[in-house]
Amino acid sequence: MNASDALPYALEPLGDAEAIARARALASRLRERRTCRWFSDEPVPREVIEAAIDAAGSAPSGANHQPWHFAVVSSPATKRAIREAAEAEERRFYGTEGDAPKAGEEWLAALGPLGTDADKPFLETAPWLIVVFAQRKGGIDEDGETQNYYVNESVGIACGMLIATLHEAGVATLTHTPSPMGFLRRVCGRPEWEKPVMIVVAGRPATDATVPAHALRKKPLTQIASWL
Ligand code: IYR
Repeated sequence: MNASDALPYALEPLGDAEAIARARALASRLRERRTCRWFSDEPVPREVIEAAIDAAGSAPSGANHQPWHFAVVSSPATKRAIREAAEAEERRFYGTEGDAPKAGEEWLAALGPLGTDADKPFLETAPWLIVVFAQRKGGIDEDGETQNYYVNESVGIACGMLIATLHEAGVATLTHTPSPMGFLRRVCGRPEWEKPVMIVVAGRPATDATVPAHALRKKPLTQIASWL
């Protein structure tokens, strides 16, 4: 049953060959995306970031409550504050503070092939840090009270669309998750009902950027899909 204020919806019919070609073309573009950990300080136009957030904001969400906020950081002072707080947490995580690492042995071993450590220079080098917040409450009017639904799922999809749009614009990204990341609420001045989810670091790759070989190991279609 349609809602009484329903509007018509249609999609341009493509024909099978065109549909397959377009799906393949986008899939192979997305296959070129890599998580980048080495950024240049080359500027990226604000309009690119705005368009990507516009795309993210069109994601499907629980009851269309759009339970996300994107705090976009470019000021050197705020980037530095984020780097300092994130590295302090990461030093505890990796155990470079003289204490036992907060991450267990198994987790540290899993990160081995990525070569990550507690140093996060990209938080100052990259031109943009997009700090993504999930709104546990607020509804479409952001009243801070109305219940939101499927918040993690909704924000996850929005982040995917954000990253895909940035990639299409030739902008490299890193989904960075300092742990814990409560400090981001304070630094970005967000309300207590919002939960920081990730920092999407965005910029051009450094000229000598590399990715770990491990990142190229993607599960094949035969493994990730079953057809019933
Ligand atoms: N937050 C840490 C650790 C880390 C955890 C996972 I799971 C990764 O895929 C990558 C890193 C860091 O940023 O180094």
